[in-house]
Amino acid sequence: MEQVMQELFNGILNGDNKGVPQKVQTALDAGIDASRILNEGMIAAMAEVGRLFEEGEYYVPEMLISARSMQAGLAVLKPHLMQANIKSAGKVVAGTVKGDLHDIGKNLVCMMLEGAGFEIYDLGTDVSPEKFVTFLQEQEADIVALSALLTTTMPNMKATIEALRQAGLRERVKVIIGGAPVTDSYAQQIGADGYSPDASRAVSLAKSLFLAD
Ligand code: B1M
Repeated sequence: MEQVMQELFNGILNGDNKGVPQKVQTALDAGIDASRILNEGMIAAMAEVGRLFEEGEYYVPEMLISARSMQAGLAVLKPHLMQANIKSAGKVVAGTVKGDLHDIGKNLVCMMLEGAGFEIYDLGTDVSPEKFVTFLQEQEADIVALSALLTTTMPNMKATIEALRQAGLRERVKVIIGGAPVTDSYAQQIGADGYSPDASRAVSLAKSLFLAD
C-alpha cells in the first residue's frame, strides 16, 4: 500500500481530525482513485476501529474521535465520489433508524445517491417510524432508505415498514435497507423492497427500483 494510504489509515485509527483531510487531499493529488481511498484507506480503518473496540482496546470515545476524523476526510472526498450526472428526479428519504446513532454509512449512501442524481432528504440518525410517516405525509418521495448498525436497532426497520403500512403509505414508496448487521434475507423477512451491502450498490438498487416504477 502507498505510504499516504497507510498514513490515512493510521490517521483514522488515531482520530487525527486535522491530518486525515490533508492525507485524503495528498492521496487525491497523487492520482489515487477516490473509491480506493474510501475503501482501502478509510472504510478499512473503521473496520479496524471496530475490531479494536471488540477486543477491548478501544472504548466509545476512541470510536467517536475516529468517526469524526472519518467524517472530516469524507468532506474532502465527497466531490470526487459524486459523478456529474443527469438528474434522475428520483427522491429518496433516508435515515438511521430509531435508537441508532451511527451515520457514516448512511451519509455515504446519501452522498453516492446524490452523486447519481437522486434528490436526498436526510432525516439524520435516531429517526422514529413516526418521523418517516410524518415526512411522507407532507412530501412525496420515491424511495425510503433505512440504515442500522446495531442488532438491537434492526427491528426498528421492520417497525418503520409497519408504520408506513398502517399509515397507508407503503404502496407509494420503495423501501431499501442496509448496514453492517443487515442481510438480504432479513430484508425479505421484513418486507423491504431491497437490500444493499454498500453505498455504491445502494445506487444500482435505487436506480433499478426507481426505473421499475
Ligand atoms: Co458503534 N458499534 N456503537 N459507534 N461502531 C459498531 C456498529 C460495532 C459493530 C462495534 C463492534 O462491536 N465491533 C457494535 C455493534 C454490535 C452489534 O450490534 N452487532 C457497536 C456498538 C456496540 C456501539 C455502542 C452500543 C457502544 C456502546 O455505547 N457501548 C454504541 C451505540 C450508540 C447508538 O447508536 N445508540 C456505539 C456508538 C458508536 C459511536 C457513536 C462512538 C460511533 C458512531 C459515530 C457515527 O457514526 N457518527 C461508532 C462507530 C464509529 C462504530 C464502528 C467502529 C464503525 C462504524 C462505521 O462508521 N463504519 C462500528 C464497527 C464496524 O462497523 N466494524 C461500530 C464505516 C461505515 C462506512 O460502514 O456504517 O457499515 P457502515 O456502512 C456501510 C454498509 O453497512 C452500507 O454502506 C456502507 C459502506 O458503503 N450501509 C448501507 C450502511 N447503511 C446503509 C443503508 C443502505 C445501504 C447500505 O440502504 C438504505
